[in-house]
Amino acid sequence: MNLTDLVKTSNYVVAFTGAGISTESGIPDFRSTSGLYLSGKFEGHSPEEILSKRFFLKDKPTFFAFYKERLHNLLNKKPNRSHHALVKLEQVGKLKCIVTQNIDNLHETAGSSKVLDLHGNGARSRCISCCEKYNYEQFSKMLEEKEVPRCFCGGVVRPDTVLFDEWLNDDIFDAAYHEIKSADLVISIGSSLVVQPAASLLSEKTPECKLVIINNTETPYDKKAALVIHENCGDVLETLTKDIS
Ligand code: CNA
Repeated sequence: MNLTDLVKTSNYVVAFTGAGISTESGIPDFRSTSGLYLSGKFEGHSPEEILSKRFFLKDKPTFFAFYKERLHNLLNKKPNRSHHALVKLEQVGKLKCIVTQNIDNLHETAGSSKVLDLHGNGARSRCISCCEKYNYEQFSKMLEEKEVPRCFCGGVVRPDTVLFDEWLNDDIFDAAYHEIKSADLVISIGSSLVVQPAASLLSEKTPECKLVIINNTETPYDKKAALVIHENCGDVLETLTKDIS
C-alpha cells in the first residue's frame, strides 16, 4: 500500500516529527550535512557539549552566547508545507496528535491543535528559581541586554527546552506513549530516530499499528516499517494532502 492508501484506511494517525520537517523553513537539523552538529565548534566546544545540563550549570555565559547566536533566532521562522499538510490531515479527521522532538513551535504556529513537545518549546522560557514564565519577546530582550538572562527575582531564565542529560517531562512522555499505543498508523517524519528515549516510543506501537518512515536518509527503524520513503518530506506530504482532500 502507498502512503495515501495507508492514511485512507486508518482511523487514528499519529505523526512523530523531527528536525527534518523544519529544514524547509530554514532551520538546520542536527545530523545531516548542513546540520548544527557540523556547523563547527563554538569557543572550543561542540554544540552537543554546550546543549547539555552539565555545561549549562558550569558555564552559563557561553551557553547563552551559543544559544543566542545559533538557536534563538531560529524561532522566528515560518511553518512550511509539511507543517501545513499535517494541519490539513487533522482537519480531515485522520491525524489525532503530533509527537514532536522539535523545539521550534512551528506545528503550533501552523495551527495543529494537539502537539506534544517531547523536548520542550523554545518559544517559552522560565526562571529556574521561581518558575516565572516569559514569552519569546521578553526572553529575546533579556538575551540582548544581559550575558545571562535574569528574572525579576534574580534567578536565571532559561529556554523551556530539554537539554542533553536532562529528563523529559513525565506527563508529556506518558501522553505521547498513550497516543502511540492508540494509533493504527504512525508516520515518522524527518527524524534520524537515534535520539533516546524519544525514538523508543515507536517501539511502543501495537503490532496492528503500521509504521511509515519519511526521511531522506536511512534510520534504525526502517526494517520495522510497513513503508519507508527516502525522499524530501515536503514533496511527500504535499502529494498526500492533494490525494486526501
Ligand atoms: P536529526 O538527528 O538532525 O535528524 C533529522 C533527519 O531529517 C536526518 O536524518 C535528515 O537526513 C532528515 N531530513 C532533513 N531534512 C529533510 C527533509 N526535507 N525531508 C526528509 N528528511 C529530512 O534530528 P532529530 O529530530 O531526529 O533529532 C532529535 C533532536 C534534534 C531533538 O532533540 C530536537 O530538539 C533537535 N533539533 C530540533 C530542531 C528544531 O526544533 N527544528 C532543529 C535542530 C535540532
